[in-house]
Amino acid sequence: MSGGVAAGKKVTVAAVQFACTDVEAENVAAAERLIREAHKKGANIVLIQELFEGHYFCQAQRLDFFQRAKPYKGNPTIIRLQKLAKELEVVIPVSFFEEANNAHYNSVAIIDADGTDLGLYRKSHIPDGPGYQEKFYFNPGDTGFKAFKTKYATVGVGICWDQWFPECARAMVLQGAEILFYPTAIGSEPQDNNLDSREHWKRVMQGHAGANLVPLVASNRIGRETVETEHGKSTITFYGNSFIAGPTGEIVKLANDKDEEVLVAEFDLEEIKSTRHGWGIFRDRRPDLYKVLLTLDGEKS
Ligand code: PUT
Repeated sequence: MSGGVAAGKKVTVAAVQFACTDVEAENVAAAERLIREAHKKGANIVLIQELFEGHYFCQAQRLDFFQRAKPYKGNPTIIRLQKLAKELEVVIPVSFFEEANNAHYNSVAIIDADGTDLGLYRKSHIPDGPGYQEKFYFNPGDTGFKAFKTKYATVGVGICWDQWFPECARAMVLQGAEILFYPTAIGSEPQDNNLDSREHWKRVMQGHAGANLVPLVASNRIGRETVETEHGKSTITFYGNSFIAGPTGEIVKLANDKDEEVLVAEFDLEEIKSTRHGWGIFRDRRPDLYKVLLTLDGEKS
């Protein structure tokens, strides 16, 4: 490699984490307070955790929880955060439970720094299993993986379980995403007290950052939440550990598993782009050999 590395497109990203109550107004107020704090620390793009308006209701399969879903257009939380984005000139991906006629999605609206709503991404990979029974509520997202051009950077946003799939990260970066964001809700596993996925969770996403040579921001809630289910009570302790990784997968900022936190890191996207091009992974890809990725069972047709 020869020649200088370009520099000059500095962007500051933030991840916030907090414990949710089950009162929507309290959680939206907490999100606003932490976004303001992130802005004071210089953030241009602020990530809030997944489904932050309430407790993580997917611990239970309850019909009454469908009432928490709201249509995308006219959603009061999105409108409030659009006003905040405009006031502070920050970009805010807003995670919410979306009702679309008879369909329901785990969605995120990308709000640009002038308050414009740039569009929607609907979570593609929907988990199921003890404590995380999302298939009961959410249709698999139909938007496909996207990259959104914001004032400060082109961003890709995957939602929680999407973070375990390298295809999702790659698809977003292929479309021009310069930074990846993952709002999340993950913690203990009600069926197995000895299972703690936090290190695995971080390493997988660090891999996406390193494999695509882009910074990556993950926000996860903290707190112990007990939900009344159809079989009695279920409890998850969410492990926080929100983090910001740099373009070789290195963790540059990391929160703990108990405290409300605002993490901030600055990146030079021009410099990173230059390094990405120099390293050659997007030159040397072989999409002609990847058709097997379009199958479920590995059989080539
Ligand atoms: N948010 C989904 C996590 C699933 C962990 N088993």
